[in-house]
Amino acid sequence: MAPPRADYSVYLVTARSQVPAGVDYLDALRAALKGGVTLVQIREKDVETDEFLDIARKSLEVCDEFKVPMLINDNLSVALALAPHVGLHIGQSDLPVSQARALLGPDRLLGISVHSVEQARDARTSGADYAGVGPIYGTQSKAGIVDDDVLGARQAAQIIEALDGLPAVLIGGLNQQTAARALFGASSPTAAPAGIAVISAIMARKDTEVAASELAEQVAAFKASR
Ligand code: 3NM
Repeated sequence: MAPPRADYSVYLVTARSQVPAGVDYLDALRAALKGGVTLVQIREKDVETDEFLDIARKSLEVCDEFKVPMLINDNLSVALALAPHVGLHIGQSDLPVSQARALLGPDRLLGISVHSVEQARDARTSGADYAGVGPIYGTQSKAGIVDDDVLGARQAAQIIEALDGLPAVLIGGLNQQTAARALFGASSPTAAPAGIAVISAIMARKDTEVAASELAEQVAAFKASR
């Protein structure tokens, strides 16, 4: 078995801390999936492993209802403790992708964050199924991002070229106002993003279903134009 063929169009990265007061996290996740989210990554930076595992288990039940693949951010043991269709997303400072692939086996979806052309060249043959490319624009959702880190769409296009066919998901500062500009700007005649990943544009909204469907429409329009 190979990793599930994923649809990267609207990739939701979770952050319970951004869910508005009075909104239940799992309800928000369910609504986002109803609205058209195609892939989910569970990213919780300030919780112990036990709590992370509990959140991930409950989230997986919801993702499974919609038959949408789910990945775990940065925690191999949590991914391995869950069902064999749960994937893993890692950053540049986590364990090497080749090692992650060896430990995960061939069947789980594996993603890597890349921030430069050099990292994209390494990612190509690393065993990753896709790369997250960012930050495209400024964002408050990830600690430690400074103005100099911001790639902009044109630099993202060069990174996507260097990925040489490995699916690329844009991330960082993408929302209903910026997504189309980023998708078109990060495209070249020979390469284009496979989708967008967002935290706040969905998680921080009360109407997560509408938020997700607005993004899904924009990605669909972009794909139809190629
Ligand atoms: N990774 P928002 S930017 C989790 O550049 C994450 O690798 C990034 O949140 C990267 O959609 C980012 O709210 C935060 O901007 C994305």
